[in-house]
Amino acid sequence: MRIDIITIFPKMFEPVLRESIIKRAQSKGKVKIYLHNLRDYTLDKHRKVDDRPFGGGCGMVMSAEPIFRAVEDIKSKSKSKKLKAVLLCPQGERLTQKINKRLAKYKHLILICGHYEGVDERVRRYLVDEEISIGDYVLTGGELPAMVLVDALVRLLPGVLGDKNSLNFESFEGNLLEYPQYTRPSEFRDMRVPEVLLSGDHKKIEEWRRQESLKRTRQRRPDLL
Ligand code: 9D3
Repeated sequence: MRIDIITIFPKMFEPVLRESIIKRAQSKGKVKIYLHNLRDYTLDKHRKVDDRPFGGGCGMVMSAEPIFRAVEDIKSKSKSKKLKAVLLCPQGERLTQKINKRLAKYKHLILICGHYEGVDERVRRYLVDEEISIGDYVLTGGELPAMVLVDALVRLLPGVLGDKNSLNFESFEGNLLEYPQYTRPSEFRDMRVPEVLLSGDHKKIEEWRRQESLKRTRQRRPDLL
């Protein structure tokens, strides 16, 4: 998969992309991530990416021109037919694991990070294929949401996670929250690991885990049941 990210803060991404599984996926050639500074696509000498809203009001709106130029430049160089341009913005569809799985099938994604009070509507209407939000809280821009999306997508790409098992049984897909987990020692500061987990009785352990998962899901996320 190829991911192009259009942002006014490309440096925000570097430390995140340089670590952990995303880094490993890149060195294994499973994903190629390219950062583009939106200001490089401006035509004026001040490299302005925003302007005042028509009709008045406070705040600034991201201009259409640099975003169109950036996306068109990336598209014109793309060899991929399966390409999608995604705008990260508060009005987008809420990101879910279902959306991640669908987007993970694309060969080429262009992520556009929104900012300020919004983006010129013509970007949404005529340029972007999809709009995504990561949840109902207010951030300062689409950069962190783009990183969230990249992280969620990269781990779904074939060959990125070592063990296939860890992908199948997931909470938020299997519809149950995880059961309580423990590791050594079996007693830590007077706190004991539940006896059943030390019993060696795999049938009983499986049953206990399922009950605990159900209990926790009922308590914390009844919406999942
Ligand atoms: C004045 C109304 N605001 C909308 C709720 C304006 C506004 C706030 C924050 C416009 C842009 C932003 C910056 N946030 C994003 O670009 C963003 C975002 C978010 O704030 N929350 C969750 N997901 C996302 S994806 C992009």
